[in-house]
Amino acid sequence: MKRIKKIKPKRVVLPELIGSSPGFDLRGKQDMQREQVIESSFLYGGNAVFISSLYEAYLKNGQSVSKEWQQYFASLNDGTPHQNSSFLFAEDVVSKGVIPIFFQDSSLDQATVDSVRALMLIRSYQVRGHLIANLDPLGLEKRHYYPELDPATYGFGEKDFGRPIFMDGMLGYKTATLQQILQKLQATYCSTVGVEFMHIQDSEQRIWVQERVENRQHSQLSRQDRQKILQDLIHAENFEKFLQVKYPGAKRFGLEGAESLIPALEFILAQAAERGVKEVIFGAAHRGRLAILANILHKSMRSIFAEFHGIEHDLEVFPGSGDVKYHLGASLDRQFEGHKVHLSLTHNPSHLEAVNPIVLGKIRAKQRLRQDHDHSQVIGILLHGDAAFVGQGLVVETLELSGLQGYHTGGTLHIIINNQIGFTTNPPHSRSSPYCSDIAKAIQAPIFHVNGDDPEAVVWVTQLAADFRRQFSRDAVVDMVCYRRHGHNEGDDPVFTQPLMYKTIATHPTTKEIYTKQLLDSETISMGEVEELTHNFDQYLHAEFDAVPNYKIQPDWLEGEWKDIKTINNPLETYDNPDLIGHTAVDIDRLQHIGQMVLRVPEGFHLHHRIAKQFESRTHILESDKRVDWAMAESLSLGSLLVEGTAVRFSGQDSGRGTFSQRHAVLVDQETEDKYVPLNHVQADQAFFEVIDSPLSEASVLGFEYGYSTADPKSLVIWEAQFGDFANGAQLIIDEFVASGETKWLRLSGLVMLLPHGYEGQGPDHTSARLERFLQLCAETNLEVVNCSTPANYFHALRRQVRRSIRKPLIVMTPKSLLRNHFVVSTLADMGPNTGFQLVINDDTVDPNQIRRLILCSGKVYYDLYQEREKRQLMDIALVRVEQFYPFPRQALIDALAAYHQNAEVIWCQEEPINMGAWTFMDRRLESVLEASQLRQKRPKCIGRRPAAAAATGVGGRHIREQEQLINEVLTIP
Ligand SMILES: Cc1ncc(C[n+]2csc(CCOP(=O)(O)OP(=O)(O)O)c2C)c(N)n1
Repeated sequence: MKRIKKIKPKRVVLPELIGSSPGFDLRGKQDMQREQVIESSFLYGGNAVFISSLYEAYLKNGQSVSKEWQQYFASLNDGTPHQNSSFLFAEDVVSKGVIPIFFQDSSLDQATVDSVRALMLIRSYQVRGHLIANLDPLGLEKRHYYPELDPATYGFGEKDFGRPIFMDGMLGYKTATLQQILQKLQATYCSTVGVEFMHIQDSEQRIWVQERVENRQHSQLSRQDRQKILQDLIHAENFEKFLQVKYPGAKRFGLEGAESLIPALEFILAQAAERGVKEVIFGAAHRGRLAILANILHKSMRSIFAEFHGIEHDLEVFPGSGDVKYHLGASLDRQFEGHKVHLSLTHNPSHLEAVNPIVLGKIRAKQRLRQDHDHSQVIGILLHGDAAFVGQGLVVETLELSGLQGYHTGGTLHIIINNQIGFTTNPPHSRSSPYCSDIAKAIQAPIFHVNGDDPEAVVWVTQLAADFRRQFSRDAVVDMVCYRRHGHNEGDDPVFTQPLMYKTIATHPTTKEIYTKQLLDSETISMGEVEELTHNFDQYLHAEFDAVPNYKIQPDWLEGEWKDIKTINNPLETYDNPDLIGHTAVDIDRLQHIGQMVLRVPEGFHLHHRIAKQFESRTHILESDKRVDWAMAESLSLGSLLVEGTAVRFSGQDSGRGTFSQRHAVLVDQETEDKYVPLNHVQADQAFFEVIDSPLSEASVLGFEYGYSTADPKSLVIWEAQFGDFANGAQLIIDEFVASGETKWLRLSGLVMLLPHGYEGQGPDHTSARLERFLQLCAETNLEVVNCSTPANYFHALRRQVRRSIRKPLIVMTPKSLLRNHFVVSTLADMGPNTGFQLVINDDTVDPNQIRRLILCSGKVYYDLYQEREKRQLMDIALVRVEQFYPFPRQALIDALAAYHQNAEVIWCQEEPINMGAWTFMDRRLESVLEASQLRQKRPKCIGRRPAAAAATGVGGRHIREQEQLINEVLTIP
């Protein structure tokens, strides 16, 4: 039996921290590889801090550094440690306002001093050159003086400009004058591109970026490339203008001011296609979305125009709510020089950045379906606004997924359309950091700032960022600094709030105009060719526009993996529909086999003694009593799916072990920390089980799993909240995607959300999964909400998700204390042949004719009532469990109540305060059940906790009192 090998952390060698290999003889390194020189030469700017600390150590104790260093430091003066001398990093130099004594040390020859000073200057430009780069097309950015970028700071004067300095290959020079060095630095680090990469810890990645930036080849763009860039700009600008003329004032969140995005995307897609990428998944906000749909995805112009005309889709085919045009996605195939690439833009709500984790989840699923193990076939591109990127916490939560084993997609390319404004808010009010992209430094992503009015630079850095992603499987960010030509939307006047900015914009030529002039001046294109490109596109726009009256909007129907899946969204649907019920029973022998396998560990595995005991007890009750507890039922449910060929992906905080130490889906060898996942060892040809301890984020992880489930209907995808109430951190994902994705966009999902719920004295939090909120979201058969009271019903609920022809998100209130309650067991027979999910569990322990009080309840409170009723030996109270709230099991309840005495009093009992829980949802529905029944009482009553602002009390004694009162009230017939 194979075990999962523990991955030992790799020891990383950081050359800059190896004091014993200073390699400080600059002139002795000519024959070394350039990388080695950069890495090992102590003069490499990155070593300045290190040298400084080494020197401090040397000053304290000369023997504490290696011999070579001792010799070197001694050579700086008269041979004894020089108390006043110090190697200072350029920024320290500036802040302390001193030129290092080192530079003035007369014992050093001029050439060495020059080299060191030049290298410190270079280092400063590498780190901070972007601060004076020409990034703002409007030129409104205030210019600051940065002393660390001034050669004078390093002791260079005018007289030094022409003197040759030994460079040993830095910036591509062997020797260069200060003037040449400065020119190169400014062209490299302060042009229309500013690069931030020195924060990256990994030296290979850092050097990779540095080399490419320092060796930028402008000439790589051919005449044809440049013409293509212009053509894309014409398409981008003229498309928006056409919409403005035809639909003046209609909201479209135009791309104007950021048109360079279109050639940038075109070039990376062409490059990706050539390199074997099969699928690109985009996530984008409102800004420029239509331009992307039209010019990048090649969604037909006539369909976009039809949406502007307000033409409805065929409600017979898709009766959903639909969504506004700038939220819609699309998915189409495109050919790039004979390479087919599937492009899709993910539907998203107005909530900025919410789509990010969904895109990543989709990518992960598609990579798995394609067996794209090296993440080279399916890639993701996320487009952001500057204010949203820095403002929405979900961005950081999603960025943090990028390097995690369970969520890795090989890196995402981020492009920020940085129009320097968020609606009416200026950057100083939207962020505390200098750049809107700064948060991406947390994941060590390189950041390429670029002036949007230089389309060639935008194309170049976007390709570079895409290359970085491909090379290192990591995220990269392009911050395209541009502007917004009009108001926030087309009906909005920006002059109220940004009069000066918009004065500048009014006279600022468009990117297309600037680039056209550039190409005409350089004779890369003729005026005739420009006119032809413009004319052809305009003709095409007009022809598409004329075709609108005959155009029928087709919903984006279920295709690919979804081909065999049906939709059900008829609110009147009754629950006897086989498409909803599915086939969930499993043979007893198979269950027994799965049970044995999940309770076994390989020989020699050192299982923790308490888990061993738990497994022994489970084995015993499985084999002798043929019974299972909750966790075991879950294992059997998942195990049965796995052996039937359905993969299972399960993620949540501490889900491997289970928050309540109940699951133990990942076992840890107590001596080696090797991991063993029993569910992956049920049988040889089973499907893959993945259980992932997620990062401590709800929104990004739930979003990711939802996204995954929308791309892979054949796997069971489960997200688990640590406690149900924490799901409110993902409310946005629940409202905008889980609950309404189907009706807005026809995007189905079979995602399961497990939400621990129950009143057990743990306080206002850790108690309620806010059932009421999920129930309020229920309509048009959009969700299924259950609160199962038996392990067997939970078993069937999970299997039902993927053993029927529809897909619906399933919300499960899951137990906590019930996990260890010995009443909460099911038999194998409850999961065996001829069984299925029970919508309602009737009380078969009572004589229905004797019943004076009929209690309807759900979940844990049933057991509290049951145990107390048994204790009091009450024969006239029946306990009927509602196992599924939605779709509401009306007929099942009518059937369940049919046998009871007509005078029975009907009460809905819940643990929650009556302003929470299921009461408001059940109230009128139960009334309708009672009206259809033989019972005299036609209005149900409710017994629950009194209305409350917090979900539960935090005072232990009060909880016990409240719970006793509740049970007492329910079981006391006046
Ligand atoms: C989560 C969220 N909060 C508020 C809004 C309202 N809103 C729409 S666009 C916008 C400004 C976004 O600015 P930015 O991210 O810079 O993108 P831009 O519109 O400038 O392209 C705001 C506040 C929203 N859509 N989503």
